[in-house]
Amino acid sequence: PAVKKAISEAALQYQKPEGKVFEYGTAGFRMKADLLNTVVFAVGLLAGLRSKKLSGQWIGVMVTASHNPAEDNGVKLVDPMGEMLEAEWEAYATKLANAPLESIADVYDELAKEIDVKMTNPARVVFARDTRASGSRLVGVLNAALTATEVEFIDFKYMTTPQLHYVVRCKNTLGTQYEYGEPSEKGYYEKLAQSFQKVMRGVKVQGNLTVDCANGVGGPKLRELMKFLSGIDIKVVNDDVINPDSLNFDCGADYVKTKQRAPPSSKAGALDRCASLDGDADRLVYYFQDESNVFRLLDGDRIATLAASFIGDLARNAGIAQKLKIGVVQTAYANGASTDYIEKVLKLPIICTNTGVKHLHHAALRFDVGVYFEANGHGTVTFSENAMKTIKNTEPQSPAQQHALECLQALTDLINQAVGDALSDMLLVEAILAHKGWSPKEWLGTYTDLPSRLVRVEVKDRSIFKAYDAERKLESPAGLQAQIESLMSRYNKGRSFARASGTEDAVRVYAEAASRSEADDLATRVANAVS
Ligand code: 16G
Ligand code: ZN
Repeated sequence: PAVKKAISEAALQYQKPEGKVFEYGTAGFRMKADLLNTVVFAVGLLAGLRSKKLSGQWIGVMVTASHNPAEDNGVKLVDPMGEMLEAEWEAYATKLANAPLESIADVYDELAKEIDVKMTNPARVVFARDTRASGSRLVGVLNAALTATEVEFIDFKYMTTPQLHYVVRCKNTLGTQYEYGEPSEKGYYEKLAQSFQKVMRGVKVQGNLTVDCANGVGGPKLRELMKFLSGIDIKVVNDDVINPDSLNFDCGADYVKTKQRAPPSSKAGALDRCASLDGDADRLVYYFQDESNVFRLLDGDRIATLAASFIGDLARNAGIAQKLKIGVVQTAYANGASTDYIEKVLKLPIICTNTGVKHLHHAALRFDVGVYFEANGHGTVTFSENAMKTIKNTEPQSPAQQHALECLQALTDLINQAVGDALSDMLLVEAILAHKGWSPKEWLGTYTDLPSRLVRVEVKDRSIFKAYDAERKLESPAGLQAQIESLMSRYNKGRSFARASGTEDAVRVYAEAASRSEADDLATRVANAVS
């Protein structure tokens, strides 16, 4: 009753935006920052419930809107092992976020009963935010919700999204056999730097790397990480977190991937290795300008193939390839040439899932070593318990085997297994290129991407577009799939699909084909069929 009263009183400081229906989507709640107060309040309440339900394990709350414009913000929950919130709870978040403020304490109570939460359990929450100006206000709201419900909490101030995921996992594994690291920002840097040094034993990074930080939280955090690193020369650009409007503006991983060009501010020369992070540093893409000054993108598909090939080689050199089932997880957006390369050259199994990190992550856990990346640069590698044990306990039969085993062991620490992490992925790519002695040009040369086109189509009602087969086909509206297939068949290597966006009110059409003009043509025709 005291808690209920405290919730009601705290809630009444805020005002619900009129007529707005909130939904916990693929990346939590995300919208214009001034609409978010009551949503964040609800998320604070739910975080406490989630922790109590899980007997007081630490739950994370991240305040960020990733690659969205500066005036947006968002909030999402992180589960105990650093994964995304369990799907069933997304509906609870939605319910609480839409509750009228006058009755939110009652809805909270009912929900606790419905989910069967033992209310005497302790509740523990850690939270952090990106550099958006609205973040401090929203963290204040979160604080109010946690205080009203008597939750123990730690404010980690500014962090990248993956750093918060890391801290959550560390907190919950502390003192167990699965201990993940020291639950602090410093612990994160030390873990990355030490494992990077181990992976780099005997090899050297060639030249330097320019990193565009999207003017987001990744900038200061990368600078911090660099204090712990040696043997790598990083030039940090677009790290202005003072001017609030510069965030994700004309820079960052999303800009580079969707515009297929370097940030206009880039001063990199031909063949210089460049990378871009997004606004909360969980996405990474590489690129360079070739000798003819043509922009060349190395996206998530490229990072996946690079990592899968390297780990596959290491497993063979370590003599444990037979014991580890290595696989790759992609979405329908993966370039067909990358899928071909994984199947025919790397000879690895592939799972295709729906868009959204949680789907890929989930599928990756079905392998001993699961390499998953979305084409947009979001991804990581997961290692099963069997893989961790095999790597740790195998007796090397030769110095070469020993070296490979040590390298694999260090990789399991370098890779942020909780979630896709641009800083960790960047060190992974740098290490692999150093081992292979490759410049980005050789990396690009492993296979040739099929030209592709992405079109956004405005429709009256996107909910009628129902996909199946990992979003590669449409079952509704009736007849559309047959139409798309007939169009596809007219083009050499033609492949196309349409799906309702999970983050915008639109349908996205993807098309690829053997030539640029064919890909464009196919995309246009499918878009016409959709609208
Ligand atoms: C979200 C997803 C991202 C996905 C994108 C697709 C997470 C953390 N983020 O941003 O992985 O690529 O949605 O957007 O899962 P769309 O549905 O609008 O195409
Ligand atoms: Zn992001």
